[in-house]
Amino acid sequence: MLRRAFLETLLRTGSGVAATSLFPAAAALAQQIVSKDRLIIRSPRPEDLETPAHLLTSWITPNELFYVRSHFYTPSIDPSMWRLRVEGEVDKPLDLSVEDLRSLASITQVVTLECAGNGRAFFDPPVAGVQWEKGAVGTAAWTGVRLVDLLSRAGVRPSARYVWFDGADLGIGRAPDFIRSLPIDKALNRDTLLAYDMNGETLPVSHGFPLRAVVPGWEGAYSVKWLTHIQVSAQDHDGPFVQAAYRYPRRPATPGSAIPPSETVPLRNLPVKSLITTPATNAVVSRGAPVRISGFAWAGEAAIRRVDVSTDNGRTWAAAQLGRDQSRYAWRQFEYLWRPTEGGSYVVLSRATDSRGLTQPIVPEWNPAGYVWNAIDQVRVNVGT
Ligand SMILES: Nc1nc2c(c(=O)[nH]1)N[C@H]1C(S)=C(S)[C@@H](COP(=O)(O)O)O[C@H]1N2
Ligand SMILES: [Mo]
Repeated sequence: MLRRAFLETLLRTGSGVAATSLFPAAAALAQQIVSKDRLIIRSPRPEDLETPAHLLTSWITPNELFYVRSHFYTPSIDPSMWRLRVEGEVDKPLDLSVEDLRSLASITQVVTLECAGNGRAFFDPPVAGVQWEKGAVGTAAWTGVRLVDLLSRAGVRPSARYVWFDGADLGIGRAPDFIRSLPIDKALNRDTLLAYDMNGETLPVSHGFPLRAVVPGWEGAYSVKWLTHIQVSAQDHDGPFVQAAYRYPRRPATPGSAIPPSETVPLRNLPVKSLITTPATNAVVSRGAPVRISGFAWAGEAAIRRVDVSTDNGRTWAAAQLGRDQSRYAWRQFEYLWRPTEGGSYVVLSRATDSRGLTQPIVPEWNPAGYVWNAIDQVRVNVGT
């Protein structure tokens, strides 16, 4: 009933709207709630769901398997009421509906998203926060508008230095609102987008319906979901999600010691990292047949140059083959065929190197919030005799 009324309103107000242009509007109305029943529940509400690493087998992660990280309760948004406002250091503030956005030039980009806290559970000594293991990462084809197109339309003033993103979710109790601040260069970069579709479907509710930012190559918290407000500013935002969280110590930190914010820098680009997804950890394989070792490697804005695999505890390494699927900010699949000659239990290791020559550490640097764990990955594989 509601849907019908919505379509009729569109028909009445959309003077001369072609019949086909109604389809995106109808799609925008159908909020996607995808089943996430194969994910690990780190928190049911707020929703923090991790993908078991062995389910990450395809270059594009299906929406049902894509991890979810939400600090607060998922807002339910009526798309017919929803607006995106762009204001602040601009000549002409904007106020846009879902249909307005869908009528603008669109782009689709395959981008890997990873939470800064992915791997937090592996830090020693342990740190507080969602205890993500390996699967707070995924890759999707995001469709939407370039942020720079909206900013040009609004006329960004020379005073602009940051762009603040605010979504419709609200802090729980006294917790402050989740607001993130993006430096103007990255905001004006042609690859930064505002997405309304994910893998060809309307953005699912958990992933930010009806609109989210996608900031390619940077840690996931820049990609603000349920976006309602973009404030162009001459200053950085002073809220805790900019000034306290998502920051990294300037110098290696002593576990247990407090680090003042002035001794930290904001996290931005993701570091080089790899993840073995096949075989699953503790898998039993048979001797004789080659064992396919496969996974993904990514390095934020940089490209993956190589991935090496070791099956002898890191004594020797062999180059894995890199997959054909490529996109600037997307992970790269790797594959290595291993022929174990003797039965027993092995630890298989993977180590990625990026186009800057940076490679994964054996021991990542400890930091108080447990961000950007990127140690050489390892999976135990048992070879039958
Ligand atoms: N509005 C809003 N946007 C948000 C968040 C949030 O809590 N609220 N979480 C951020 C974090 S920390 C990450 S890692 C990504 C996760 O995106 P996903 O849930 O689609 O995987 O969304 C980001 N965008
Ligand atoms: Mo995150």
